Amino acid sequence: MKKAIIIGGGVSGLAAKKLAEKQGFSAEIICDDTHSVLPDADLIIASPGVPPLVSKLYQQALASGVEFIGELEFGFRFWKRPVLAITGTNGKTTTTALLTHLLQQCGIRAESAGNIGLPLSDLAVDSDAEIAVVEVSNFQLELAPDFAPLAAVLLNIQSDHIDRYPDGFAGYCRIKESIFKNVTPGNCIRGLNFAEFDPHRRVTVEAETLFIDGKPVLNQRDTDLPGIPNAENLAAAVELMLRYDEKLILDDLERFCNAVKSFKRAAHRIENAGSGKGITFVNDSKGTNPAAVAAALDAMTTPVILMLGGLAKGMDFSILREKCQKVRHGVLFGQDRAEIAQALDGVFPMSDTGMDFEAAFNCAIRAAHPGDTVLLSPGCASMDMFKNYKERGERFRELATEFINS
Ligand code: UMA
Repeated sequence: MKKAIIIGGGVSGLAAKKLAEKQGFSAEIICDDTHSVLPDADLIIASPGVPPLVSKLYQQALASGVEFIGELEFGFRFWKRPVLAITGTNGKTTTTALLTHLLQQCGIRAESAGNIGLPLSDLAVDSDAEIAVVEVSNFQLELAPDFAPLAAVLLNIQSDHIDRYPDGFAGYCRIKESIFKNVTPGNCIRGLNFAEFDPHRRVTVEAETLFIDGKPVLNQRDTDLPGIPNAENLAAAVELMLRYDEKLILDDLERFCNAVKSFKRAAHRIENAGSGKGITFVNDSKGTNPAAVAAALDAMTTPVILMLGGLAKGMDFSILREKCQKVRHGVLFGQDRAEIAQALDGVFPMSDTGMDFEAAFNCAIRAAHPGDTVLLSPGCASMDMFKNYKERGERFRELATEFINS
């Protein structure tokens, strides 16, 4: 019996174990925090959170010739149906959820997988979906040599996860671009965010109108996809759907338009968290890098009290210097708040509220004038103070609700 060692016992590790056992491996989960010597194995499967460049076990596997792959690669090897893949710094989750919704509404058994939450290995175990729509993170791309989607989109590349690569942003870009390495050229799609002309592009958005092959199809204002970043997400989802089966769209435009109109964005992404006493609350806890903060600020129509901070992952916050005209006051919290304060020094008045999220929220309330929006768009990972971005967003919602009802 072949033996698989799986590094990491989170959702990816558990899914990989289930799949490995189904495929006849004996499988064991380990944590590389506690294992410094590679156990005897035929295959190593790493969870996305494991950084291969600094993993001792990865170096040992290389030296001894044992294959070392990521969970996405492992899942892909046993998923025998098509994959449409989405990567990019921002908008991946919205685009993945949107594309799955559009396909489902047009009669296809599509399922979302990957970074959005359900590992591809889980689908490979027992899903009857006809197609997987996979959100792919840069972590997952690092150890996915044979990952070959039918079509893939790279939405945008902005500063994020810089601390993971010795050559910083260049390394991050190289990994993101590798989504295309096994995709036929006509099915490699760059998001509208990229300035250069893409000869394969069939979808554009101009003045909030979606065009397919030059023909106007739909107005963005009739959808729950406001703003320029969502126009990019919509265009990308439609490009991928055209690559899968253009007839799904072109043979029944009415059904397609209804599908777009019935899509609702997920929680924690520029989500309205209520309003009361003249103040509106917007939860963008999923905004975990500076470009996401810029996108959230773009979507605001009132003066903003910006709650910002957490784990900065080596990212460059100075890109926000030009984007903060609407910010009346910044409330900084979390581990890397001093670094962020320095990058934005003099741009807006700010308060340092330490490691206390409730204090940060109360400070934002005090700084807000009637008509303002309190925006949680932290631009950072959450794990210094919360389990994940969802817990952070839920806490923000709770505090907003308490304030509104008080
Ligand atoms: N571990 C090690 N060594 C390490 C790091 C982690 O042994 O160096 C172990 C931990 O002890 C723990 C396990 O690995 O037992 C956790 O694995 P993991 O961090 O890979 O997390 P999973 O629960 O498997 O979730 C992963 C993704 N997490 C990360 O990429 C960090 C989830 O994306 C994804 O939804 C899930 O797989 C399903 O595919 C989350 C994420 O934060 C949302 N992604 C980043 C982002 O979006 O920016 C990339």
